[in-house]
Order: sequence, then structure tokens, then C-alpha cells
Amino acid sequence: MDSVAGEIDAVVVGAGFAGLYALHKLRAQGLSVKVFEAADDVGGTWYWNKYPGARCDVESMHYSYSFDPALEQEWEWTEKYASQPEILAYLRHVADRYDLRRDVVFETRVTRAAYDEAAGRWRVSTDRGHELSARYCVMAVGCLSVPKFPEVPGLDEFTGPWYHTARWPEGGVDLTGQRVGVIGTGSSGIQAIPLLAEQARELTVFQRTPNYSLAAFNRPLDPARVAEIKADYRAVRDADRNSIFGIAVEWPTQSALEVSDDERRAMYEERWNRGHLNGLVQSYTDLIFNEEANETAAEFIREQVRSKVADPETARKLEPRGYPFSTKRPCLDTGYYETFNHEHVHLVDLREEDLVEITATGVRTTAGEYEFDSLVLATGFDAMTGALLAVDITGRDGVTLRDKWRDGPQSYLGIAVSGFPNLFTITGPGSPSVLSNMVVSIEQHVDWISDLVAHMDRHGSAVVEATETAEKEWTAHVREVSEMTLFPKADSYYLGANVPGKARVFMPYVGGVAPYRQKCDSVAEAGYTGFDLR
Ligand code: FAD
Ligand code: N01
Repeated sequence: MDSVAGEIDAVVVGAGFAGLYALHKLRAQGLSVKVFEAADDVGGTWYWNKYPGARCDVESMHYSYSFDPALEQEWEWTEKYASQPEILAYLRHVADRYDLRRDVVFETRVTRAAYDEAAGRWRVSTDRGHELSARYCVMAVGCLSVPKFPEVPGLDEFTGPWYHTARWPEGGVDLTGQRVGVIGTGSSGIQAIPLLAEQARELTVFQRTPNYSLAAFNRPLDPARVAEIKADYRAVRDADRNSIFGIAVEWPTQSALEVSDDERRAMYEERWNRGHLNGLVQSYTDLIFNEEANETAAEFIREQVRSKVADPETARKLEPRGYPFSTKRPCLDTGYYETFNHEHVHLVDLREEDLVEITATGVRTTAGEYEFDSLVLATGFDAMTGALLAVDITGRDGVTLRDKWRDGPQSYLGIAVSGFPNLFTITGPGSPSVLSNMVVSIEQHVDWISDLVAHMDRHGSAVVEATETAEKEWTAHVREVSEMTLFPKADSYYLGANVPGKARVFMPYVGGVAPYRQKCDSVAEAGYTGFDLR
């Protein structure tokens, strides 16, 4: 075991985008920091999600750190949307460039963190026997890092190999000539399916909810465009920070219902052709507030599906319906819908037949049994709270986070939890988190926390804790803002709806990255209102 014990300033849990930056930033501030990471390397999401087709859907030039101008100038992204190996290579480069690995303990899971009130410190334990005492505990555990499996029984009975997209084996899997079943058509499934179809002899896709997927128009990056961005990267980053989703798009000025059909269509076509995750939803001011307006965009996307899929019955099943556009996270795809034009690719609509069980030889639905050599589970994650609650966290007065969040997460700014002093959550529930370009949100959180730590040092404060009042008000605000939108109308993971038994609370802050940043800044400028510093 590594010689990690004793007292340090900060423990960081996780070595993805968030944990690596937290380590870099806090260490530069003079703190002694240790990072624990369950994987055997850095990368987080980009370490674990090695399935075919995995790539970002925020443009690479924007889905990257901004903290070091030299890094952003020197790093060369090759594609509009970088692939998983490229993003992982980037994060490895970052780890080496800033000498981060020396403070990361790999293959080690933090199992417990308990606040010792008398000492004002966190006692942190790992599955490999480490016991550490730290002033601060930074939970950089990821919002989408705990895989979710289908609820139906029988996975253990399946005699062939099965793979969850978020635990794809290193080196890949050869499915050539096999009969493959895929469960799940979220972003992971939609990225993997076209590539799985290239290998499989027969590919059967089990779809429960058809997604709104936009064409990515991925391509090699144009060197002239890269040079243009790099020449003015500060302005590009500022624009991202001052946007709604952390990726700058022109602010809409009109309602979708106040323009002519022709004008609206022209707008949607222009936005569609950009191949941009948030461009279409920001065409008009009311797409996310008004169902009638939203339906105009939803129908435009359905038309695209119908134009790509030859068989009308298959197209009908793939058309997204039953919830407004963008209220579940939309996808960006490369050839997803067209994949269903291949004769060996089949779609099973789980709204027409229920998934019953996984059997020794395949999948049984209410309509019968499908036989497979291999199964792919693209069934998503226990999002936002899964990784936090997987750790046994006990705060002041012996209260556990699991108990405190039994009826849903409560947090101040998505960063701090009352009763849990000196513990910070990066992109926790109550922050823009999964509704944003997450690198923008991660950098904002880490910068804000490190400013708070510096403030505490300057003022001789040892302990910071969100007040109950501030937490209640922020949690209510997060809910109220979500209720002004159409977001709660979908059974999404934003709402905890994908995990049976999980409290239904809308978790990310939909107010936007820019207003959120302003709120955090004003809290800091006013001497950290809503926090007790002692
Ligand atoms: P993660 O990258 O999830 O890292 C958390 C790390 O913590 C993991 O390595 C995990 O092993 C470790 N960990 C967790 N619990 C423990 C524990 N108890 N002990 C030790 N280690 C622990 N976001 C975007 O904004 N744009 C995109 O295009 C985009 N694409 C995505 C594609 C995929 C396939 C997925 C799954 C997510 C994507 N996301 C995207 C979201 C993505 O998760 C974030 O952008 C970002 O990578 C999160 O970084 P993180 O460091 O917060 O968390
Ligand atoms: O997970 P998901 P994901 N029976 O939860 C289905 C990021 N990401 O891994 O919708 C049958 O979206 C489930 O059906 P339903 C991004 O933030 C980004 O795909 O619940 N089906 C759904 O179809 C994304 O949003 C990229 O009805 C079951 C699917 O499985 C997030 O990660 C790529 C089922 C799960 O979809 C999660 O994406 C990948 C069951 N029992 C991920 N259980 C980019 O492109 C679940 N499903 C950048």
C-alpha cells in the first residue's frame, strides 16, 4: 500500500476533469492534497467509457480546460467532437504536464468520510486501508460515474458475455459475426449502435424511450478555424461562461410562435446544420417554457427521422414523442437513424412489448425471446447523487448524507451541504452540472472553492458550513426555476426517474451557467453569505 496516512489539508475523491483540476489548483495554493481514484489511471468518464463511438458532444475546443493559456494554445484537437481516446490522452497529458500523478493514489476507493467536530477535520477511509485526516474533503466523484443496470432479473443467468458501455473493456471487444442485443438508446447507445452494427451479424436494439437525436456533422477540425479560436481564446471562454449551457450560442429574441412557418423552418434548418447540441433549443425564447412552441422543434426533428429511415414503421417507432424536446438530454449522433436501414439491424419498441427478463440465451419480452451471443447494456447511470451516496459520509452530530438526502438532495449552490462542514461537491445537485458544458462548470466550482479556502486562510477561519436557511432557499429556488420550464415533464435522470425508488427531485440548476456564476460571485463578494465561517 502507498505510504499515505496522517494529516493533510485536503482529500480529493476522483481523478477526472474535476479532481485533477482541484488537485492542481489547491496544491498551487500551498495545500497538501491527496487524490484517491478507483481506476488505475486518470480520466474519470474518459477512462471508463471506452465503448465504440464514445466522444464528446460539446465541441472539443470548448470541452477543455481554460485555466492555462499555454495548454490551450499547445494542445491540438483533431476533430470537432473529440473521441474518447483523444480526450483520455488529453487528461493524461494534463496529469503529466502539471505533475499531478505523484499525489494520486490509484485503484483505491474512498469508502467512508466522517467529520470529527472536535478536531474540525474529516477522517477519510479507503477500501485499501488508508486512514487520513484532512481539513477539507472535495468530492469530485462525477455525476455520471455509477453505472445503472436494467432492473429486470436474469443478467447473471446470461451465458454469453455482456458489457456495460461505462465499463467497456480496455482494448475493445470483437463482436464480428455475432448476434448482439443492445438495451438503451440514450447518448451512449446512440453513439455505439452504428459501430456495433458494423461488426454484428444481427443487431437488435431494445428502445424504451426514443430520444431526440441531432446530427453531429463531426469532421476534422479546420486549421483556419482553430487558429481563429486560439487567437482569441479568452473571448471564446468568456462567451461560454456567460451563456446558458456553457457553450456560447446567440441569445434568442423571439418566440417560436410569433414567426411564420417558413421563417421557423429556415431557422431550424440552419441550427440543425450546425450539428450543435444546444443550438436548436436556443432558436427561440420559449422552446423550453411553452409546449406549443416546443412541439414545433420536436416535429422538425421527427421529420428528420422520417427522412432518414426508409421503413415507415421503424421510423414511427424511432420518432421521439411523449415528452418535450430537450427535457431529457438530447443526443448528437453520427449515422444513428440511418443504421436502421440495414437489414441486419432490428428495433424492438419496449412501449409495445415489455422487457421481462434476461435469460441464459438472450432477452425475453412479453412478445417472446430474442437470442444473442453478446449483450450490450447502454442503460446509463445513477446520476448526480449515485457516487456521492456510495460513500458513507457522516457529518456533524452523526447525521449521514444518505439520511439527509433520503427525500432528495439539498445543497447550497450545489457546492456545500449544511451539516457537512468543509466538504465540497463539484457539480453537485443544485449546480448547472449535467445541464452544462461540464468543464466550464467544473472550473468555475474549483476556482470558487479555492477562493473560499484562500479567504478562510486570510481571515483565520478553520471551518466553513452552509447555513440551513441558505440551503433551504437555494434548494427551493432550484425547484422553482425547474418548474417554470418543461423539464419536469420528462422521466429523466435529471429527476432521478431512471432509478427505481430514487426520490423524484429535479437535481441540476436550469437557471443557466451565467446567472449561476453571478450568484456564486455575489455570494463571495459579500463575504460568503449563506455560509458560517468559524
Ligand atoms: P468523472 O469524470 O466521472 O470522474 C469521477 C472519478 O471519480 C471517476 O474516475 C471515478 O472512478 C472516481 N470515483 C468516484 N467515486 C469514487 C470513490 N468513492 N473513490 C475513489 N474514486 C471514486 N459532459 C460534457 O459537458 N460534454 C460532453 O460532451 C460529455 N460527454 C460525455 C460522454 C460520456 C460517455 C459520459 C458518460 C459523460 C459525458 N459528459 C459530458 C459528462 C462528463 O461526465 C463530464 O463532462 C466530466 O468528464 C466529469 O468529470 P468529473 O471529474 O466531474 O467526473
Ligand atoms: O444513459 P441514459 P447514457 N429497460 O440514461 C434505457 C452523458 N453522455 O449512458 O429513457 C429498458 O441517457 C433508457 O430508457 P429510458 C450525457 O450527459 C454523453 O446513454 O429510461 N431500457 C435509456 O434509453 C448523457 O445524457 C455522451 O426509457 C432501459 C438508456 O437506457 C448521459 O451521459 C455519450 C432500462 C439510458 O440512457 C447518460 O447517457 C454518452 C431498462 N430497465 C453519455 N434502463 C455524448 O455524446 C435504462 N434503459 C457526449
